[in-house]
Amino acid sequence: MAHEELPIPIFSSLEPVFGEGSPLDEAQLRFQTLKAKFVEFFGHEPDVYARAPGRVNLIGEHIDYEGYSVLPMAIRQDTIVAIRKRDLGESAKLLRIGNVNPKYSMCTYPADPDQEIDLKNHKWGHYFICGYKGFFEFAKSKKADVGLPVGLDVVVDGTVPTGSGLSSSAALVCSSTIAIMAALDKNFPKKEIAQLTCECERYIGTQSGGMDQAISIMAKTGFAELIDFNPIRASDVQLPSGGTFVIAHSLAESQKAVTAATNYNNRVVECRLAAIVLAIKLGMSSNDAVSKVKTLSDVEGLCVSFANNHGSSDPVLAIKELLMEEPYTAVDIEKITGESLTSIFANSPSSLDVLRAAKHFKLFQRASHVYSEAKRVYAFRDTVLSKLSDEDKLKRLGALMNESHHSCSVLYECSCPELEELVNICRDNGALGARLTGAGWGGCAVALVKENIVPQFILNLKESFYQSRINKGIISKNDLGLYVFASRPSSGAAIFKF
Ligand code: NG1
Ligand code: MG
Repeated sequence: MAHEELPIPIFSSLEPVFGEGSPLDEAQLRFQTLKAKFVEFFGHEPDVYARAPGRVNLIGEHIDYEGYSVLPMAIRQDTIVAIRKRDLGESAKLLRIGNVNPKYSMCTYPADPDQEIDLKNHKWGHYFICGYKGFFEFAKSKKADVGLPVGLDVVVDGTVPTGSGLSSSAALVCSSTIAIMAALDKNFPKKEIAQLTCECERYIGTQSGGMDQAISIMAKTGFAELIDFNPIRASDVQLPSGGTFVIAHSLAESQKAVTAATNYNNRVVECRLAAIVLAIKLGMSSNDAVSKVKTLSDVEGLCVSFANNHGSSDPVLAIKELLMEEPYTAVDIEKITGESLTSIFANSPSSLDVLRAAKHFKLFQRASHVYSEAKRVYAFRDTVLSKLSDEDKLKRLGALMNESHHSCSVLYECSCPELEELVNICRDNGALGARLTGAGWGGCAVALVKENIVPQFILNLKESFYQSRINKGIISKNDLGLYVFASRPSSGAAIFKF
């Protein structure tokens, strides 16, 4: 059976997920601490645990929500959720969500899958509720008997740094959803859980694509994955030997749930507008364009046939001719669509927030990024599969990562000064390629580095980037290992019942 058709694996020991030697000791200690916290909070041991990893995206940034394939790998940093079902007493009606980290205080919600999430009042527990609402909705659509909603006691332990572009949010949403599913004694094929978790994280108000949840659920040890959407599919990508991915934090935290209207959701809206304008320029009626065109991938076919008439097959050529490079105002776009932007996005409150905050829309730049980045993902995969020597493959992959960063930085404008500095330092210190990873506007960079120089490379980053921040007291020297580390492809989500 295809890997994504299988249910989430259930293990009775830690070995299958947490390798040998010291990582296993660390994992054992984490599970013991988690269990002890659970007993301290709720007076009982948990029934079951679920784990889901964070990820680093190697290439394919800001294109998943446009329908294009991406190429991430899971990392060892993860979220583990301990859970116990309650069906007696007052707390039977509550979801009580605690955290091993005292920075995150206990959140309490009603045990009601139809509750609205209070987006104006952001709380970390909201991510659990995304999974909770999503799972019940999914179960209903599957006509699966999960009984009436009951109270749940929950404790979370996460090691994915937050706001870092390593997908701490998806690790929490995925581990929460799977924990809820396991507490209710159900299991479903991975691809269905991936789809459901992609959709339910949107309850938090970010119009995200599905990359993070898909890789967190479907990852395999030792492989990066090419993730396709509609339907979700994962194909293993074995990276060439001799290269290592080093992840380094810019120390600028990007709070996506809070800045969505000007950053992330703004770009989603710009891409939708670019797609609609392109469709109209390519002959579609404005009614059809507004009602049917959702993403740039929806109009790629039209762009390619336009380009073909001009002797090319590149959609980037079409947009050069059809979109203006100057930013569009709302009025410019409304002249083309014949419909007001607020009516186009009337059903999406988070898009209306974007329209209120935006002065103009850079349709040409955003579409150029998306179409060119989509091609780089396949170029990356094709390089891995090619007959080149491993050394040449690594060089080519590094070059693609550099091109991706340039596009993110200049066309998509999702970098920031700290990330620019860090990416340059990585390249100056011998990285074959380096780029921001995840949504950007802060968070981490990922660098492809020859295995034999990794320890020296990390030392150099410490010198050139982190030391001044240690001196200023921004981070403590002892925590450096949390901010810069080499990473190997880790395994996907799992359930533990001991
Ligand atoms: P981060 O911010 O790294 O979790 C976000 C989106 C992804 C993808 C990337 C950009 C969420 C949950 N994830 O990732 O779907 O669009 O940005 O490539 O919002
Ligand atoms: Mg996230």
